[in-house]
Amino acid sequence: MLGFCRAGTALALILLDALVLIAAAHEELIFSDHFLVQLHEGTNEDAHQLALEHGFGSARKLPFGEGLFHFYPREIPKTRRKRSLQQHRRLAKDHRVKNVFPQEGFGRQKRGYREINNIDVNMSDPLFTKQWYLINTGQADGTPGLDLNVAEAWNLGFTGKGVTIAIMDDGIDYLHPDLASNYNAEASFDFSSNDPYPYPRYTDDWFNSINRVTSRVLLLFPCSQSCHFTGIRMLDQPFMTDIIEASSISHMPQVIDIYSASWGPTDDGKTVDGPRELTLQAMADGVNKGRGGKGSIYVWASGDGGSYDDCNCDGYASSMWTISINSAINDGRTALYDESCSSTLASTFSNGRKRNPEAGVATTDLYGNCTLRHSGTSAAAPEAAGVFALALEANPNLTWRDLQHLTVLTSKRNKLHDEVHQWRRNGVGLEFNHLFGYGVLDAGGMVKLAREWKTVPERFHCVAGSVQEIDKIQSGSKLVLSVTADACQGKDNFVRYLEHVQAVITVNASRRGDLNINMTSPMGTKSILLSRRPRDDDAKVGFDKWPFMTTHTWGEDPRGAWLLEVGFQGEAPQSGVLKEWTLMLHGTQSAPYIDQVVRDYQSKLAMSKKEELEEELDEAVERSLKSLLSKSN
Ligand SMILES: *[C@@H]1O[C@H](CO)[C@@H](O)[C@H](O)[C@H]1NC(C)=O
Ligand SMILES: *[C@@H]1O[C@H](CO)[C@@H](O)[C@H](O)[C@H]1NC(C)=O
Ligand SMILES: *[C@@H]1O[C@H](CO)[C@@H](O)[C@H](O)[C@H]1NC(C)=O
Ligand SMILES: *[C@@H]1O[C@H](CO)[C@@H](O)[C@H](O)[C@H]1NC(C)=O
Ligand SMILES: *[C@@H]1O[C@H](CO)[C@@H](O)[C@H](O)[C@H]1NC(C)=O
Ligand SMILES: [Ca+2]
Ligand SMILES: [Ca+2]
Repeated sequence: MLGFCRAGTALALILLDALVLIAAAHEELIFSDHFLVQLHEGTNEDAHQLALEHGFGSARKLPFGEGLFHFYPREIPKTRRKRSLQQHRRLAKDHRVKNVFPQEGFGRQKRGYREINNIDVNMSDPLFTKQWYLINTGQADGTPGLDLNVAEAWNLGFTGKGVTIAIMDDGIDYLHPDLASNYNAEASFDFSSNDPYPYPRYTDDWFNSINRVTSRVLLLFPCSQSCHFTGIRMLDQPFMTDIIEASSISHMPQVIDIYSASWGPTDDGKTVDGPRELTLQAMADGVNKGRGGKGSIYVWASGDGGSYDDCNCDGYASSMWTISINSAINDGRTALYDESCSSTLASTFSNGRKRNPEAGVATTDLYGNCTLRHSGTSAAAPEAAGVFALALEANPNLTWRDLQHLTVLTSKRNKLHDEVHQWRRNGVGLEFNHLFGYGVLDAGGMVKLAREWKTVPERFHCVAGSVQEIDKIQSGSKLVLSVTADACQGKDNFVRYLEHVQAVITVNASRRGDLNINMTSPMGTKSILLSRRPRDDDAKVGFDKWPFMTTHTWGEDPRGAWLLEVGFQGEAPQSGVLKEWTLMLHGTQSAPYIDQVVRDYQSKLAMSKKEELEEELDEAVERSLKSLLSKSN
């Protein structure tokens, strides 16, 4: 059990395939009255009795190890330090109890719902014309053609049949007439109040007001006619715990295919935080064992912190196991709340920033109404989940990595426009952007490629090099470090074709927010691992073995010199110390496909006029993929 013994295979696995070491900085500990309790032996009924004896509401069996239970309070949890301590002592003394771990409470913030022009829509009107992100004909002052190309996937007959999506949020209005028929009640749960009914709480307070609660499922999103939804309510309590997160993302992993999350550490531009131990373990189990071993698909909203935040400081969005999705607006610009970072894989759409109220994203609201106010990257993640459902229908054999490869290959620059960061090409010709990742999802392109897809080769992990020395950093002169990687060539774990790359970094600074870190691959691709965060004034904690992740070197050959550049931006002079940089490579030994297909496809796309080339290129991709596949057979 990972949480309790810090050595062993589970941890090794985590360290290699993932990892997200936890941010050092747990400022002030909040104790909850939730406990992780390990019993020597006992049935669910015994645990329930024990929980009652000790003044808890009940106990729920946890799938994370032998004899593990979640003891939760009777009422809506509060933070009560005193009582927690007493309960802890009493429980620990009970002879039936092997271990007690009080659950720390921490903040997790729902994303989305910024102020925009809200309008409610008459339910009798078809919302379809408002769903510009599915088919953008220029309605709502948008740019025609800038959409998810869902029509093409639908025309090919893919609507998400048989695929189940879980919405992890603060509730789902499963009684809504448009959702009821697709709702899978058996695979739904309410971890906020420990019951099977994840219905939203309707209150006036800030926590769950009508402006925030809007039921997350999109009424007409890419697969809503065919796929199944489950609701996992887990955000609606005053604080988050590791047990609630872990339970949510590991709920029914053989039934649920895709988990959609629009929440994370607070997007205040100064938080550095990520999943705790149980949640990491649950994610590792999800990708390794979920969906019959093909891996649970975790879709994550990349963040709402705008240019003040960096999603690489969010250990959920930047995890290799999640597909982190940013958002564009309907004319191709960035949304104002978009965060940028090198771990974002692709983008979908969210509300416009123009006055046109129809530039929002249509969705169901509470009590049978519809709304166009759905906004923020909260809309982006479910949209992506809907597109992935189409791909999983087209080829149910797809693994969690296949889906990431398909996303990289078929997402498009289209007419996306980032005022700050240039679109660039990596060493194998894949076009990417620091904010949009590989571009906007293309459902048609994705299902076409998915149909012919052959599972990518086995994944390997290589610790390619590590600098562990004290290096001073000063304003005005940046620190440049280099690691020459052989990528474990000659060993069993040689990584020749990259997927994710992690730079595990320990650094402190007189002002953490002024730090910026870039890493350049041997093929010359520069990833911005950390941008300036003007609101982050931490002067103590820094980053402690924090795994910065980049997807931008996807497909590259990692052998050669990697450069790390660390500097300060900002007015006041700062200083700091870098103590560690460890380069971790993840990818395959044999070519997944990438050499020919991508180079042909993407380099032609670069030349210009996408529309003219598109059809020809789609065919070219299919041709070269076919020839590749037949060669490798
Ligand atoms: C809603 O739309 C229907 C059909 O277009 C129309 O008959 C009805 O009057 C509308 N209701 C309102 C309140 O606008
Ligand atoms: C739903 O729409 C109706 C008709 O526009 C309105 O009267 C009602 O207040 C709305 N309910 C909510 C919860 O917004
Ligand atoms: C999925 O895998 C099975 C078993 O390997 C195979 O028979 C089937 O053709 C595959 N389906 C697709 C769409 O690749
Ligand atoms: C950073 O770490 C070094 C070495 O441990 C220490 O001497 C220094 O005071 C720290 N600086 C800050 C700003 O915390
Ligand atoms: C990192 O790259 C960005 C964007 O190119 C640049 O503005 C910044 O100065 C670079 N920082 C360092 C430390 O090299
Ligand atoms: Ca409930
Ligand atoms: Ca953030």
